[in-house]
Amino acid sequence: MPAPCSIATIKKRCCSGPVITCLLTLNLIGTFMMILLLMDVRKMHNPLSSQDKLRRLYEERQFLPVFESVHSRNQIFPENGTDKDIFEEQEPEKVLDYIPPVPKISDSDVVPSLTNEIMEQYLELPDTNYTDTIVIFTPVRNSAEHLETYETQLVKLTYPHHLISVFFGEDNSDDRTFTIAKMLAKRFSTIHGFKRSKAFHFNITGGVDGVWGDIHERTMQFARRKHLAKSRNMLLRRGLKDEKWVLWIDCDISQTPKDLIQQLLFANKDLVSPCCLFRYKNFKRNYDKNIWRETDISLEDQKHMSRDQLMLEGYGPTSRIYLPDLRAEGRVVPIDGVGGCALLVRADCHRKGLIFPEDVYEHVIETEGLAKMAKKMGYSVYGMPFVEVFH
Ligand SMILES: Nc1nc2c(ncn2[C@@H]2O[C@H](COP(=O)(O)OP(=O)(O)OP(=O)(O)O)[C@@H](O)[C@H]2O)c(=O)[nH]1
Ligand SMILES: *[C@@H]1O[C@H](CO)[C@@H](O)[C@H](O)[C@H]1NC(C)=O
Ligand SMILES: *[C@@H]1O[C@H](CO)[C@@H](O)[C@H](O)[C@H]1NC(C)=O
Ligand SMILES: *[C@@H]1O[C@H](CO)[C@@H](O)[C@H](O)[C@H]1NC(C)=O
Ligand SMILES: [Mg+2]
Repeated sequence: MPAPCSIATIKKRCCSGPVITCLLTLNLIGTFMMILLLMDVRKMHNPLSSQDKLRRLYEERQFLPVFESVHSRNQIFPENGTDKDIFEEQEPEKVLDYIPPVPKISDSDVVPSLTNEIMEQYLELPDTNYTDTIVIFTPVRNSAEHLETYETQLVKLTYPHHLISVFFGEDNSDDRTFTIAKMLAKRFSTIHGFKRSKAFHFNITGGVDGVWGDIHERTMQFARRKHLAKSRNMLLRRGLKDEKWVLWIDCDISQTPKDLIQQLLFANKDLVSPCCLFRYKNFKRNYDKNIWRETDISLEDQKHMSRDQLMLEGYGPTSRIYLPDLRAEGRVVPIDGVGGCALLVRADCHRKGLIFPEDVYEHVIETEGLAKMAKKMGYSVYGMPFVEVFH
């Protein structure tokens, strides 16, 4: 059977003369112009993109949402060139005695506090003797400043320590991260009574260097997240033994509930994620925007994206619903995207091939890609909107 006539095969068979090269070049230019033309036509048929529709929705509702590309600054949308901090230091924290309804899409990153009565109702745990083993995986890079807090948070976990193992996966650090991680691993297994603990150093390249603002630049996200996925997958291959559960925790958490593991086990799902918030003045705000549920609008938007295009969160208004906005649905709610802040995965899912996609997978990558892949494999992906980990 003759080989299909791709440009490569034509080249191999007969492309030696300058005429053919010229024809091929013209052909390529033609194709390129055709693509441009098609893109333009699509715009004409689609005068209002989903983002424009959203923008209009916001204007009509006249609300004051907060969207940000830089976490420490607040930008009001629709943006008109002025930045204003809408959070007043003196303003008391809002405490609601009801659970706000689920919005159509998330339009604010402020997470109102709820009364203790409501919270306790959604955080109650059964009286159980725990026996499941669990391994905590934490990728680290230039994280020396975070590791002390990280240790404090892990040590105060009330889940039986002899059932917990902890592994670090470090690469590309130019501070003392690896040395400190090794020291911590020793302390975890000796002083703190954890089962196994070790710090791995991975000799890989491709990480993204720079200050916070630079590495969070939109165009850097593919490379940054790809490398993170690679680090996580290496950690998985090196660290996973016979544990029942894998708990992914980023090292930059500042505070976690001491019954975090019991809470996540309560869900009894294949993948389950708590909220990841941060405190700003007197407010709680959503930090990890990779934990979301798709909406009709976000799915529609994806239909118009090229295969290799990422739909990133945290770079402007979203068309998805973030986990903290799903509280009205109950204690354990279905979601479609997860982050790495804290994430419990049934270890068998990983054993059966679930990994962190290192390339664009249905318009997402890394942790969000993991969630999409899990769903494809038939696993359950859930969030616990009342369980709050702080970044
Ligand atoms: N091994 C490894 N770990 C990394 C690398 N970059 C980040 N990490 C770790 O991976 C986790 C998540 O990285 P972050 O830089 O916090 O990424 P993020 O949570 O998406 O972004 P932030 O908003 O800055 O928190 C943290 O525990 C980091 O220390 C890397 O290049 N290699
Ligand atoms: C931008 O917003 C500020 C503050 O709300 C307002 O005073 C100003 O008129 C706006 N400018 C434009 C060009 O819309
Ligand atoms: C847990 O174990 C303790 C001590 O062995 C026992 O007294 C208790 O009844 C057990 N609880 C449950 C819920 O199994
Ligand atoms: C790290 O990897 C590079 C490239 O694969 C290799 O040349 C080098 O020897 C490795 N270094 C160590 C310490 O293994
Ligand atoms: Mg982080």
